[in-house]
Amino acid sequence: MNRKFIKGILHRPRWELPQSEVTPEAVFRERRRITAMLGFGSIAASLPGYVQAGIFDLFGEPQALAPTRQLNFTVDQQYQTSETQTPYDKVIRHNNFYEFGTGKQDPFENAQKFKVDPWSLTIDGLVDKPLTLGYDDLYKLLPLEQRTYRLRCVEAWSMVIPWVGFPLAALLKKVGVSSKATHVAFETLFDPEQMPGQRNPLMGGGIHYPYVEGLRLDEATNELTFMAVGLYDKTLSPQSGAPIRLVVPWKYGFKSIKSVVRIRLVDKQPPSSWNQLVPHEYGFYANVNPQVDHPRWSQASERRIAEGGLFNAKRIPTLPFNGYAEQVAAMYQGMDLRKFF
Ligand SMILES: Nc1nc2c(c(=O)[nH]1)N[C@H]1C(S)=C(S)[C@@H](COP(=O)(O)O)O[C@H]1N2
Ligand SMILES: [Mo]
Repeated sequence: MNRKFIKGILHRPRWELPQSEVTPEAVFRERRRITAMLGFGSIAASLPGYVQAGIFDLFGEPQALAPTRQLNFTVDQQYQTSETQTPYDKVIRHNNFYEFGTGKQDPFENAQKFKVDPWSLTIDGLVDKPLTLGYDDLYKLLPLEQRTYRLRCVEAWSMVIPWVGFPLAALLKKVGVSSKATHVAFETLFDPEQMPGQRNPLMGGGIHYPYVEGLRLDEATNELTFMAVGLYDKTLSPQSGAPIRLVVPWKYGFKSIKSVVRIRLVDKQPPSSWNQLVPHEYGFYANVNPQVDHPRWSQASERRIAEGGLFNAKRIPTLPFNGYAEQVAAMYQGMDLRKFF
């Protein structure tokens, strides 16, 4: 059914009531919290269930959130920050994941039924021992650690997110990288039945799916490059790239590919979805750089989404390599970063 395929224009038909009058406790509490925030809590909470559901249709609140589990991990003090973390609620409600729509809230609205178990992640190509991981392996193969990184989107907003996962370098060590490999190619799941943006070009933003990304081998094995399976203390929600996504904190967010099914060691520069779509605006390197503007806007500053809401998010200066120059700048010595943007 084509309910709501253009954001803000075609809404869910009014006559379509929720499947059930029974509201799961967590969802109910969440609704109460939001209505309270909006200042009509006591009124809304006293309304019949279907009227509440109607109110939440306005905000596209899903009927139930995808389940998440607690994770066990160590906290790596080396990779923490004194900056205010973006609250969990915002991290899971403001996303880019075009497979579920191009609006910032579309992934939250459309991804809750995304199935991540079973999952299959294959690491192959120029490796000694190709490896395929199932869902449980993602949490067991390597020790999990928490790292708090800044995430800077090319659209000039940013968040501070505590990720749980493991360094990509540790995973690559398991498979043994061949000396012929120069780059690493990544691929997101292709499943148009589950991902409306992959079957409806209007929703998918023109990207040619599956979404792909790539790194140079030295970038992939840099100490900062991380595979995340969780955020805060839980497994990833679908909208954040469950069950496993890449996090490359010194590059624009589009390099941090979500819901990865394949990691392939190769001997040439792999394609990158945003670079393929608009090559003069999005480069392969995509290193955060306040001195190289996007053709349509400045990259000198960013809106930091922390407490206080999207609309009064603070504008702060953007740092070279998103503040990680010490760990990564040496990899680009002698390169013209305007040419290789
Ligand atoms: N498969 C896939 N990965 C993706 C995207 C996407 O649309 N599809 N969007 C990217 C962009 S533009 C950004 S800014 C980050 C956003 O991550 P977040 O939603 O967890 O903040 O995911 C990146 N990874
Ligand atoms: Mo982005």
